[in-house]
Amino acid sequence: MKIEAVSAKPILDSRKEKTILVSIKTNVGSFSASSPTGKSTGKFEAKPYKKSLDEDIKTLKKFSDYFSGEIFEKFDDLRRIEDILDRHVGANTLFALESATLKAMASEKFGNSSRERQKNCHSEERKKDIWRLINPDAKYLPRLAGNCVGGGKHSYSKKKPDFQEFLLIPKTSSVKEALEINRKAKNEVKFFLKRNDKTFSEKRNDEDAWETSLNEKEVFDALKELNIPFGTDIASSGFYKRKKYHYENPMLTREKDEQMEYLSNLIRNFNLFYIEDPFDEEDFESFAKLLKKFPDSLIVGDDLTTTNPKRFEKAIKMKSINAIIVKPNQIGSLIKVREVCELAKKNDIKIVFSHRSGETEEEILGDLAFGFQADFFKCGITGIEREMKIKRLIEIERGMR
Ligand code: 2PG
Ligand code: MG
Repeated sequence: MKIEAVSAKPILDSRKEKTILVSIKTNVGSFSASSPTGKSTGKFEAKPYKKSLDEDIKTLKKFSDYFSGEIFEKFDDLRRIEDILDRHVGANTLFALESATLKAMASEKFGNSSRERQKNCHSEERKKDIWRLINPDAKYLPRLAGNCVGGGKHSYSKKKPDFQEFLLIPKTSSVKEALEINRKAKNEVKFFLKRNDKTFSEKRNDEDAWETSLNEKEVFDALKELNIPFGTDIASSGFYKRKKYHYENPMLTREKDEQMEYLSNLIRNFNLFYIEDPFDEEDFESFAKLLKKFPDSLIVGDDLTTTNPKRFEKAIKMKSINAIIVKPNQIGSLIKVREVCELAKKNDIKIVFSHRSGETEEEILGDLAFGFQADFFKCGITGIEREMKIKRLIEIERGMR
C-alpha cells in the first residue's frame, strides 16, 4: 500500500471540544481515523499536539509528500511514519495517522482482492480486521469494565464523588453478555440514585455515567447490591496538592498514610476488585505498598505509567502495579504501545485498554485491544462513542465463533 496524500482537520469530540481527524489517500482507497482527548491527563503523557492542533494539521500537509516513496504492508512499517514525523507532531496526530494507515493496510491485506472476496463471503467484515495485522492468532476477548457512575474531573455537579469512575466488571467470557449485564445494572443504579440522592436528575457526565451528589462510599453501597465485581478509578493526582489528598465530599484532607488506611478499608469492606490510580502519579512506593497488601485485587496504573515504556519499567521494577492502562494517544506511537503490551505480558501484568473521556466515534480501539490481547476493556456503558467501540468487539467476537 502506498500513501499518496495526507490531510487532517479538526472535528468535535463527545465533550464538543476539538480533536483531530486524519485522512490518507492511498492506492487502495481513502481512510480516516480520529483521536480522542483526555481531561484528567497524567503529567507524564506526551503532548497531544506539538504546538497546537492547527499547527499539526499544517505540519502533516507539509510532510505529505515524504510518505509517497514508502510501502506499508505490516504493523512494523508504522516505524517509517514515526521516523518521518519524529518530534514534529503531537501524540493525538501521530496516533490518528497510524490508525488510518493500519486501516489501509488491513483493507489491502484482508479485504480488497477479488480472490479474497470469492474465498470469503464475509469479506466486508474481514476488511476491518485490523487486529490481524497485530496478531493473527488472537483468541481471547477482553473483559469489560464499564463506567457506571462518575465524579472528579469528568462530572460537573457542585457536589459529587471525589473518585472519578465507578466501574462494573462482569465476569463472563462474552462481551455481548457483559454489555447487557452492564446496561441492566446501570439502569438499576439509576433507581437506587433516585431513591437515595435527592438532587439526582438523571444527568450524565463526560463518559455518559450517572452524575450524583453521593460520595464514594455511598456509591459503593449501591454497587455492592448488584452482585457484579466492581472497582474504581480514583484518579487521585487530580486532588493531590501540597502533599495531601484534598477530598470535598465530605471536605477533609488525607496525608499519604491516611490515604493508604482509607483505601485499605474500602478495599476490604467493599471487596474492591479494581483500583486505578489510588495515589499520586509520582508515588510508585505507595502503589507498591497497596499491592503488597492486596495482591488479589488489581492495582492499576494510568497517570502513573501513561502508556510510556520507561515509566512502566520503573513500575515493574518497584512492583507498583499488577495492571496497566493502555491509552494509545497518551504516547502516540503504536510501536511503543506494542512495547508496553509486550512488557506487560512478560511480567504477568494485566493489560487494560481504555477509552478517553473526550471520545469520537472511532472504533479502532476494539481492534487494538483484541490484537494486543488485552485482559480488560475500560469504556463507558452507553453513548454512541462508547457503544461503537464495544460493538466492534462484539463484531470480532461474532467472527470468532
Ligand atoms: C482515565 C480517563 C478515561 P481521561 O482517567 O482513566 O476514563 O480519563 O481520558 O480524562 O484521562
Ligand atoms: Mg484513569
